[in-house]
Formats: sequence, structure tokens, C-alpha cells
Amino acid sequence: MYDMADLSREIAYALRHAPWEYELEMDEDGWVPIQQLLDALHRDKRWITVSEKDLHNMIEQSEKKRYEIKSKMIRAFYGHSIPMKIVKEAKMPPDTLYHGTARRFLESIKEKGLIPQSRQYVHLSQDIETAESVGLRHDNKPCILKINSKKAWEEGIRFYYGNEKVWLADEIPYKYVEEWNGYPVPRHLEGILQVDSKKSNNFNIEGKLHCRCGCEKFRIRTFSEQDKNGCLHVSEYQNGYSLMIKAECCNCNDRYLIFDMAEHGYNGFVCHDGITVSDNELKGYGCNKCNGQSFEIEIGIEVEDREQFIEEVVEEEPDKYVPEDYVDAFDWICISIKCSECGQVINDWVDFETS
Ligand code: HQG
Repeated sequence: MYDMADLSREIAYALRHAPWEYELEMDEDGWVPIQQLLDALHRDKRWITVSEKDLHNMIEQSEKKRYEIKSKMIRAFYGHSIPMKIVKEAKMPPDTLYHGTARRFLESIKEKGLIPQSRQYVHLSQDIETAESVGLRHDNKPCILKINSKKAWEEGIRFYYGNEKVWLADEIPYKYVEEWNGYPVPRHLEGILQVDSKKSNNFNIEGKLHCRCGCEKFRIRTFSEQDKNGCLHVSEYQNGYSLMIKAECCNCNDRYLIFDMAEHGYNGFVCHDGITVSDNELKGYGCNKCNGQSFEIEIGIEVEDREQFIEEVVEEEPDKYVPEDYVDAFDWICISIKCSECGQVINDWVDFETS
């Protein structure tokens, strides 16, 4: 049995960086006959019995899709540094791509844009996690760059498909690049909303409430109307309306404000639409099935458009707001709860459009 990571490293070197050292005849799409590659490997005693089956196993066992095998040929999907440019077919990219890199490269990237350096193409990642792991190869605190690939594509920058996680480009001028500072979590939920990256992007975030002590179970106190399904709605308060939810950790009793119509979202944050209810007017919430008092809480946020926020709010009241405030002016909040005692789930327990 071979160490598949070792084998993959050797083959990466052969197919991406130095095919001539292995006497490989590579065509312009990067394909090499498998038999030629095997013959070359067999000349090295470490790989003397490597078979085509081992290559298939290597591809299957790897988390990253680096190689492709088709009718007795093999090629690397990306990563090439050889002088002969591997021809890639241009393809429309997703609207946003990411690139993980080292802090020490940032200044030069800002000046020159993203350039391929020793490889043939700039490598971009389809998601933040992939960008993060690419960046970690260069820096233990990598920075993540967000590429406006939609705009770049529309303005003539060519993108090429690598695999489902890797996209390639000849180069990316810096005007399509911005630093990604994490998910736009409203500030009052920062550190307690654990974002599910598979379901979240720049415009929508979904996650589960975690107390800073690690506990996921909370007692709930609200000011609201409650319907027969146990869902919450705004309630009349003084001369206006209110909807307020607080969660209290079942383990350490820390208390968090989850939503206050008077403070959060477009209405609250920008229009100050409502009056904050005092703590002693909140009521404990019980499961409408078993009257359980402990819940797991999932929150979805539809994020306000940053550009629109700048145009409509920051530019109107520059003394009061800065662009980064857009995270607090979210458009929609949706909360689901699960009773820790009977397991009943109420989806859309709160479903509130704030603008
Ligand atoms: C940086 C791995 C200064 C760029 C990964 C990057 C990937 C600049 C470094 C794939 C710059 C090149 C490729 C500029 C770009 N000034 N630095 N103007 N423009 N850079 O290793 O993207 O595991 O050649 O930010 O997962 O890190 O091998 O490229 O940091 O998909 O399959 O120059 O290789 O895949 O570094 O990684 P690299 P990369 P495998």
C-alpha cells in the first residue's frame, strides 16, 4: 500500500511543474497517457509497483479533486507552473469567489492585483473554507479576499473552471477585490450566533445560538403576541408596537438580547421604530406542547444591501452612520426554536421583515 498523499505530491510535481523530468508528452489541455506516467514512476524504486488502480484510489481518497482520468489519459485540473500554458475553456464563474492569501502579500496585491506568480493562473476558491485552507498554506492568520467575479466577468476578465471548488483566472485587477471580514452578523449577535457556512453567504446568514460558555440551551423571555401555534408577533406597546426576545443560558444564566424591534433591523436601527420594553415587562416563554422552558434557537438573517445602505443612510446622515453599520440594518429575521424537553420544533417562530 502506498502513502496516497506522497503519491499525489509526486504526481502533482510531474503533471503541474516538471513533466520533462518524467519524459511525459503533455498535450495543450494538460493530458498525459497514463502508461507514460506509470512507466516514469516505475523507474523510481519507491513507485516500482504503482498501478493504474492506485491512481484511481489516490483520486478517490483525496478530499481535493486534483486529477482527472479519462480514456487512458490523466491530467491535473489546476496548479500548473510549466512554461507551456495549459489551455482552459473560459466559463462564467459564480457571482462571488474567494482567495486566501498571506497578510504579507496584501500590499503588493493592492498595487498589482492578483497575479499568478509561479503558476499559470490565479487560483480562486468557490467558498470561504477552501480559501481559508489555501491561505493557511502561506500564513497562520490568512486574509480572505472576496472577488466580485460577476462584475469582472461582465467587464471581460476571463475565468476558467478548475474543479467544483477551484476557479482560475489570468489575473484579477484589484478593483474587483475586497477584503472579506467575516459574515455580516448583526453586532448584538456577534460571538453567539454560530454561522453555518454551508447555508450562509454575504446576503443571508443562518446559524445557531451558542452561549459563550458553550451551552446551546436557553430559557426565553419575550414581549409579544403569541398565536395558537406558539409563534410570536408584534404587540401593542404604549402608543406603538414592540417585539422583543431575550435568551438566558440554561447553564451559566448569561442573558442575550436576540431581537428588539425598537433597536434592530432597518426599522429599528435606522427609523427607531418602536420603544424598548423594560426587562420586567418580559414574560417567560413555555413550549406550547409540554410547557418546557429550555430551547435551542436557530436564527436566519437577511442582510441589508451594503451599497444601498451607504447610499440611502450613510450619505444622508454621515455623522450618525458609517458603512460598516449595515450589518445592524438587516432586512429580515427568522427564528426557529426546538424545545429541549419534548423536541417540538417551531419553524418560523419569529418571521419578521424589518423594512
Ligand atoms: C499571492 C493548492 C504578491 C497569492 C491550493 C498566493 C490552491 C501575490 C501566492 C492552489 C500577488 C501564490 C494554488 C501579488 C497573488 N503580489 N503576492 N500581486 N498576487 N499573490 O501557491 O493560490 O493542494 O502559487 O495570493 O489549494 O496559494 O496543490 O497559489 O498567496 O488551489 O492541489 O501569491 O494550490 O492546491 O501562491 O494556491 P500559490 P495559491 P493543491
